[in-house]
Amino acid sequence: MTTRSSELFARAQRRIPGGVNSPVRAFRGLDREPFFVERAAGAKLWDADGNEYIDYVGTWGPAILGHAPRVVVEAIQDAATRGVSFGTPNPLEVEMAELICRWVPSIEKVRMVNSGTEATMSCLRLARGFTGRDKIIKFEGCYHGHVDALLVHAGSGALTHGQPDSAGVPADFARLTISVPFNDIEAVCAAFRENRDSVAAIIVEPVPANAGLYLPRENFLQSLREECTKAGALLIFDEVMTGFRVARGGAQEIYGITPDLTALGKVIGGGLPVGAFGGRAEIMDLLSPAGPVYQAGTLSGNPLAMAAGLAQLRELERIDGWRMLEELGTAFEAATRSTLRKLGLPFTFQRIGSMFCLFFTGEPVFDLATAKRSDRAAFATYFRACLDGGVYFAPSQFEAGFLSTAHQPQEIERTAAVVHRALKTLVR
Ligand code: KE4
Repeated sequence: MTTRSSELFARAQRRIPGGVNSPVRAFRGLDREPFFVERAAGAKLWDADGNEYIDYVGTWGPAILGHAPRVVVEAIQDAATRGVSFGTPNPLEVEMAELICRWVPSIEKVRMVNSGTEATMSCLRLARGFTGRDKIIKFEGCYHGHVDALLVHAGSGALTHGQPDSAGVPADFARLTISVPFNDIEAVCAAFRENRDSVAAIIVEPVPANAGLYLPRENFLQSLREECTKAGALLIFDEVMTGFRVARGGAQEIYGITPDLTALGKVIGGGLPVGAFGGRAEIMDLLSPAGPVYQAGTLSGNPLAMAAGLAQLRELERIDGWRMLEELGTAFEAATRSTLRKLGLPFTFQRIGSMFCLFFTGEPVFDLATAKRSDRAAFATYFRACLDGGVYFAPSQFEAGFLSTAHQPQEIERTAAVVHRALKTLVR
């Protein structure tokens, strides 16, 4: 039986590369075609054939209050009645900037952009402008958007589809990017020694979640801070995913680290296209028109996106969403670990707050190399079985899962039953 999603996918592939506007949506390597979503509300998605799913992707992070939260929808509707884009400063941009600086003390000044990629790309240019240096240190498996300079040993879709070093990126660009294993401070020190006085910045996902999810070792982030300070390089935290999700002040609040620049995205747009980057005023003031580093955007600070983002962030604070997400995450982890124990499966489950990942390996996972030990065929079997049970997890082993404040305990219980049946198919 040809489903409407299949018909839509056939049409999409004729006019959109790979049939998708972002590679990870293509379900490649999963022996399943992507479904097309027509409606989403709360923790649920409904596809074009009316199938319902409990959603643990949350549009890759933005849907922290669940889909179409009333406060966000009403804020967008209300803002739209006053115009959808001005191309001039607007009051909501000022409110957003003040809120971000209040919640993230390391950010003294901030500029809005339209995606996480723009945020990290702008951080790189600003770091190079501020230090007068060209080289960048990143970590294998970390993904910072599709910036030429950062598509080196990249994670997420680049890793899923075997293009961690994308075609089309000139070797000269990649040569300025030094990639080292995450959690390996010796490799970082060696990179600084071998590139003395020429490293502009380290950019890092403080909690990498684009090769599955793994956590920084004790003092690793503090050591990055110290090594950057010693070397005169900037420390850039890419908190596009962790920002405002793992804590009100992001991962930097949890780990007590003060980066020089922070890239933000996802949650701050309430689902609309928003990114942001910010940091110390002395660095940010190098940005045009105040300074010589050029950066711009037609839709930056768009009033609808600002209204959606402000509504989402204020609601998150009003309901203390971070406490709710920790409680939900704890329950979800307990159910998953109980199932793994009952079935005698040694798989590795890792979580921080409402972000999680189940690796199909019994080994500890703390960097890209250990993440790649995961059995991707087993993951694909598990993914399909969960989908058939009405539970939608991220369509790649090299992604993270997300809970929202809209997930109810009964949905967590129903998910646990589906996960149990799916994992049971893997018991040999
Ligand atoms: P965007 O340009 O996709 O808005 O953000 C890029 C980005 C930057 N930094 C981090 C830490 C990110 O996780 C991302 C994007 N995340 C992926 C999911 N792993 C987006 C999903 C997709 O590519 O469709």
